[in-house]
Amino acid sequence: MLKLRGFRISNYHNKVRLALLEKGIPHEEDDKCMVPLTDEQRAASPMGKVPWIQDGALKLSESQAICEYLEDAYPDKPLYPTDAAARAKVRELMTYLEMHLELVARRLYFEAFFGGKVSDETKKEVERDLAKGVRGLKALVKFDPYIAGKELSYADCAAAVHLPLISMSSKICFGKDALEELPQVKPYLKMLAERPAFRRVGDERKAAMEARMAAAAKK
Ligand SMILES: N[C@@H](CCC(=O)N[C@@H](CS)C(=O)NCC(=O)O)C(=O)O
Repeated sequence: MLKLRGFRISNYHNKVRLALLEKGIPHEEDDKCMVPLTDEQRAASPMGKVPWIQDGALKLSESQAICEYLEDAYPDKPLYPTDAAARAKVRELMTYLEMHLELVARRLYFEAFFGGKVSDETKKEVERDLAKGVRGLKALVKFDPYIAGKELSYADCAAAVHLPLISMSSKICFGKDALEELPQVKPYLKMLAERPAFRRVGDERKAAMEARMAAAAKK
């Protein structure tokens, strides 16, 4: 059976988990991985990041490569539209969400979520780049009712896990939500949370975060 390895406070782990649950792919989850990964784990995920999967002889890292594999190997319940142009638009949207927003906001996480300090220079760069990313995202999103249009897609699995972190980290570091120009985000996330898979992954992420914070407080 396919195995997903990682931990539940990871947005990229949860993106893949949402895809597995929405597609109804039987799998086992090992959510107890820790970074830094062991040498054996690095053989499967050479950048030392979560998540990765094992499926038979296949070991595969990088959440987007994993999603593409899931779609090819388990086509029964698709999470891409059938039309080539529409599929490309979903991929474009995911690239904006991750490359132009999540990876930019990620530079704030140390201060926003882990009690560290980020330099003013970094914050200035992040604020500028996030504004650019949001402008780009605004031009692509549909919310009709899903982020890429009428059908649930991988872009929703990505948006559901990344958008809350972008909002929270910008609010904490800048006193202003970088996504405030996208008022559709809140009702959209609420609508997604009504789906059993999204609710479950969201609840289990929260529980994992609380357990992580309780363990840190004991140290
Ligand atoms: N591009 C990767 C990003 C994965 C990623 O950044 N994972 C984080 C957790 S959210 C991680 O493993 N960080 C540990 C590290 O970089 O050492 C993907 O899409 O899977």
